[in-house]
Amino acid sequence: CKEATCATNQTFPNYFKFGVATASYQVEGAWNEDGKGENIWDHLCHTNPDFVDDRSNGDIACDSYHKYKDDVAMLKDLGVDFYRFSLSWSRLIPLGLAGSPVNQAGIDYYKNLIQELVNNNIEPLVTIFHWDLPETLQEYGGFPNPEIEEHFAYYARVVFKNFGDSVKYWLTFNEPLQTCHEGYGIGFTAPGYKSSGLAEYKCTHTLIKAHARAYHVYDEEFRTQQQGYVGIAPDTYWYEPASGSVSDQEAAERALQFTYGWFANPIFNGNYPSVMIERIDERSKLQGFASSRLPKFTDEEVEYIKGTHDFLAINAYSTLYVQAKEEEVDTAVISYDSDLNVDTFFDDSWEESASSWLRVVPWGMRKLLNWLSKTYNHPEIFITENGVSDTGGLNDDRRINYYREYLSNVLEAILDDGVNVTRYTAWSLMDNFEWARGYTEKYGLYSVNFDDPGRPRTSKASASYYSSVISSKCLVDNCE
Ligand code: GBH
Repeated sequence: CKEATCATNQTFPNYFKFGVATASYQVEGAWNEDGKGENIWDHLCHTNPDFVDDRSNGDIACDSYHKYKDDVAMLKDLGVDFYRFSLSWSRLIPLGLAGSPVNQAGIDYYKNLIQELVNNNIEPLVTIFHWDLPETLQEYGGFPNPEIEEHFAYYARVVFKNFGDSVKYWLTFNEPLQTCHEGYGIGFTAPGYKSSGLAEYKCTHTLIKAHARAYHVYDEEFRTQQQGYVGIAPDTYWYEPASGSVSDQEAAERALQFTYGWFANPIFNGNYPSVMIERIDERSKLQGFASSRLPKFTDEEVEYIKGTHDFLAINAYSTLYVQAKEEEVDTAVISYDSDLNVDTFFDDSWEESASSWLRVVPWGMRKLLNWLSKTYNHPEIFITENGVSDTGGLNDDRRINYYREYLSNVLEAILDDGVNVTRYTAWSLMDNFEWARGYTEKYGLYSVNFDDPGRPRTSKASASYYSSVISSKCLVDNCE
């Protein structure tokens, strides 16, 4: 599979980098070893096992805490340029609180992992927070409590200081939409709160400020010496208007602003999207609130938050059609969904995955990349997650097709549309603890035998496919 045999319209640029991702709670295990504190996922799984489909948990997961060298060997076999993984806050700072003790065993674990990556020429791309909030901070109210900003700033300083010599690429938060909407709005993820349209917006407000604080901490205390890059990884569907009507087009744009824009607009353009501010102000008034349910940033805060990015990151898996909805006459319902007020649906013809929320719609990726580029002034774009689930098996042809088709649309966005995408990250390196779905949905390029205490890993067909794409930078599939 030589470059010479690859048509130019199938070849990724030389500078383009390929990686794979995981997250701490989904792979590490060792939930209570060597001084690690409890986090909200430990707590939820242990106190309410029915929250998870198969009543499983991440107590052991892939056991990456003990098997990180095996993980790096797999990364080496794949030939990836970088590995995106996340840090467990409560492994590093068991209580999570600003000023509280740092757990040296946790520092050592990540130092060893990073060293192993560096020794193998694999660049670390580190997510500081991927959903596993220290339980103590949840006891204080979690993200809706503005104090989290202070605790997160302390945490960020600890990780920049300890790992910043080797780590040059940082993501503050993974999918803040899911933390706030699913975690505090509809209760699909830990801590499982249902306070849609209320605590949900407070969560976002704190989280965005915490992101900006971490960015400024890096700027003021570490950047000169460490010369790295900091961003955040919000997620969204591509929202395709269900028809050419103006109202459907507006509804689709509004859905993008209520998901990706909710986080990216303050950080790239300044303040929440105006469509969010206006709609939530108006509905709050009708509902008798003294002020908007969407908290307001002061002018200084708007300035402080604006520009806190060195690249744009996107987690994207799928597409939804969007249809405008009649404005509700009854405004009594308080929820994010009624603030947004659109209907969304899949096309029946779109291929399904093992996840009810994910259908295979490769062209949505190209449209989304174009929208991001236009809306946020042509930034450098990292795709920090993309992938598909099945129910298991090593001959995962459908996963290969998914990657080929999505990558082909990424390539068209780069070559034909001029979108500046420089990295692609497959989710995931290996099958892992899939949050409320437990171990029932598989996203890995490698399978893990969760019945075997040794947690052996086996490569799937998609691993060799991805590895040939990486080594050739080409999408031809007959490389053997
Ligand atoms: C990503 O979220 C996560 O970052 C990653 O940790 C996860 O493993 C990966 O996806 C695969 O799921 O309707 O109750 O099934 C993607 C965003 C999170 C949006 C789950 C849809 C549906 C929950 N998705 N959510 S449910």
